[in-house]
Amino acid sequence: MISALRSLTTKRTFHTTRCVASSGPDLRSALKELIPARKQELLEIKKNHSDVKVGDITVGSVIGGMRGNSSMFWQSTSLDPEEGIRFQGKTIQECQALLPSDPEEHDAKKSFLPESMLWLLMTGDIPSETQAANLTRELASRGRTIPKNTNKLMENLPRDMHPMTQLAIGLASMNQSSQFAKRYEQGALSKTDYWEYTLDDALNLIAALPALSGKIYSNIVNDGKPLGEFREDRDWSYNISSLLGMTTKDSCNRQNLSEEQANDFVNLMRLYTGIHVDHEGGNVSAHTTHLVGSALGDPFLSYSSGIMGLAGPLHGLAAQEVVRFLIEMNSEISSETSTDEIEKYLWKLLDSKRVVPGYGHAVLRKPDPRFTAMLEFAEARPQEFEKDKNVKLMQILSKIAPEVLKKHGKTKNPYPNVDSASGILFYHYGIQEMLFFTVIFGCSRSMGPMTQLVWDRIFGLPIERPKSLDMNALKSLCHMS
Ligand code: CMX
Repeated sequence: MISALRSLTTKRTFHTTRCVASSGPDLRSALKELIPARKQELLEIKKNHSDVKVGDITVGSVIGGMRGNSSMFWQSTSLDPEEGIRFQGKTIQECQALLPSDPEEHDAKKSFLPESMLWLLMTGDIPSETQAANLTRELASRGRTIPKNTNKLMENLPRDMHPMTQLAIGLASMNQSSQFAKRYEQGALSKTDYWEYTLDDALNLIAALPALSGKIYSNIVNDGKPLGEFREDRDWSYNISSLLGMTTKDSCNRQNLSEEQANDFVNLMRLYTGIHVDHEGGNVSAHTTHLVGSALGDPFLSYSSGIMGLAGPLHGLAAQEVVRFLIEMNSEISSETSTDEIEKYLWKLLDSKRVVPGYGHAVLRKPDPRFTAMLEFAEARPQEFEKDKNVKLMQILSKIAPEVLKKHGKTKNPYPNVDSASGILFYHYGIQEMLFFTVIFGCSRSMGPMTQLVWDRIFGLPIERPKSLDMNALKSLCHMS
């Protein structure tokens, strides 16, 4: 397998439609090439355009979760209300066409490597195959072992502790190994070097996630005993999958998957973790990581905080709510194709003042292209999914629920978001511990906020400190006595 990995660096030329701008073979040297020009750009904006007005902040925005208030700088992704997420300006479809996948993978339906996406986020460039392979290898080498104390701590956590609590604890505990925190404490760090140690920590954090998530899953389902082996010669998503016991080689193959199913599962993992990396800066997990990091918290403490934000049911936890919702609905309707019964079920839910999980979005106003990508994964494998009642219901619901929500008239976006489809696909292959889904989300989401934290330190962005208004200030602005 080592030779197979070595071939990652040499085989095939990757087809790209643009030149690769940064030629450094590894992420650090690629970043070093890019930093001077990017810093100069921001410096120029700061020096010459700091008083350019971005927009007006209304009272509605102040008491309405800061909606429509453009007040964050976020480097690598932006969310268009109509088109959805763009990664360094590229749509999901473009990323699917351009980003390198595992050259050893011959399945026509293969997904790109999340490691390629990480390179794109960090540098703004499509990596060459060699660059993607080098990053894949670097993460695998960094992730082979997690710090001893973290390991011990994870082994001793109560088996029934919420998986997201376990993940937040595991990540926070890794701050003991933070290069950034250590150097800062020693007073040995100059501001211009902050980013290098932050990058080290960020890569160690991302690299540790297969082992951490595997540990958490084994705590839940296998009394803490390992379900698979970490392979230094395999990619990040493969290692997540094998440590969850979901590959035919290198794991206990808990669900007795066929070769094809296991391969599909790894590709599902690559797809899911490749497109959940970031959703611009204002969402709870990204914003929290950035905010905590702005006080110069190290990447482990910063992202542990982001993970706690991701654990909210209106954010990352929605995936688990959707699965519960689909299973419950299926148990109450006579058939997953019964349109009338589905509509009635939805109205009952809305009339009881509950939300339809997996629908709506704070920014998006069209179906989430991440949802479309997950749906296409299922549609490309009709034989695998044709008998799955829950997947069928998910597909049918995506046509019925928007119409019901439009009639209901409250939701600004009646369309499915990504959580509508993701959990139920993992459930299909046998990851059925619903509380665990958000841990997989947390593995993926590390990549965007960690990229931003590195660039925050490159740019030397200040501590975040918005002004708040009390009730008297609001009343006075509104000319109320
Ligand atoms: N079902 C029923 N009502 C909904 C709804 C839904 N799926 N989505 C929004 N609404 C309601 C809101 O509760 C709100 O009602 P009130 O005025 O009574 O408070 C009204 O519609 C307006 O809300 P909105 O402006 O459209 O949506 P918000 O920006 O306030 O909230 C979100 C966005 C995602 C929290 C909301 O749509 C929701 O709760 N969806 C269900 C949970 C979910 O799927 N979350 C995953 C989000 C994906 C992600 O994190 O990226």
